[in-house]
Amino acid sequence: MKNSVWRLSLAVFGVCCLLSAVKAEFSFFLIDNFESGKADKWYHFGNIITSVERNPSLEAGVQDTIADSCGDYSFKLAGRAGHWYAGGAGADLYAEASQFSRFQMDLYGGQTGGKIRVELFDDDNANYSLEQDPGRNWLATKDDKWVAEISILQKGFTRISIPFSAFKLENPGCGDGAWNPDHKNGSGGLLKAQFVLLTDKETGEVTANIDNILLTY
Ligand SMILES: [Ca+2]
Ligand SMILES: [Ca+2]
Ligand SMILES: [Ca+2]
Repeated sequence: MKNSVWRLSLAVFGVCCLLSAVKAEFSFFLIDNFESGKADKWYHFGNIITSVERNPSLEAGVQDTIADSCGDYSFKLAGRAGHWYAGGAGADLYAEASQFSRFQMDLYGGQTGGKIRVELFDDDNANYSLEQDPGRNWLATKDDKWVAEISILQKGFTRISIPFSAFKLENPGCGDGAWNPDHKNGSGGLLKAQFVLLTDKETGEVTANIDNILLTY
């Protein structure tokens, strides 16, 4: 009898551990923190070179919790713009993102200034694919494209947290015009996230490091 009570409490304890682990897992969705030292899942486009770089070490005595949370590596995008636009990088996600409310990342600037544009695409014709028209500046023709722009600051990591409600629809009339990155009715959810670098002057260099890219509440 004692033995079975012991076993039961062990089982209950196990279930509780599992539930709290599941809860912890769903409090955010990590897209990438680059601690593998690789950026295998990231494609790039335009006039951009991407690399995974070792983060600058903090000067002795400096406390910076955001820089600390960036660990050893981040993702560097470096480009040259001919007409404000340098190019960018992105990753296919196919994520069920409807339970989250914000996009977050840590952004490390430099001397170049410029802007980084975050682009999110949600699947509206339920085919796990982004249809684009190369003849119309790669317009997303069947799915919604949502955009938010952030200025690239000077050196040092800044945590950027953008509510999905602050993203603007860039291609009205193509998808359904609603932010619905879920897996209902065969939808691929949040198809992909892209980062595009823009310069402040018409031509010039622009660089930024990004890290801890995630979706959260
Ligand atoms: Ca990192
Ligand atoms: Ca689609
Ligand atoms: Ca949509």
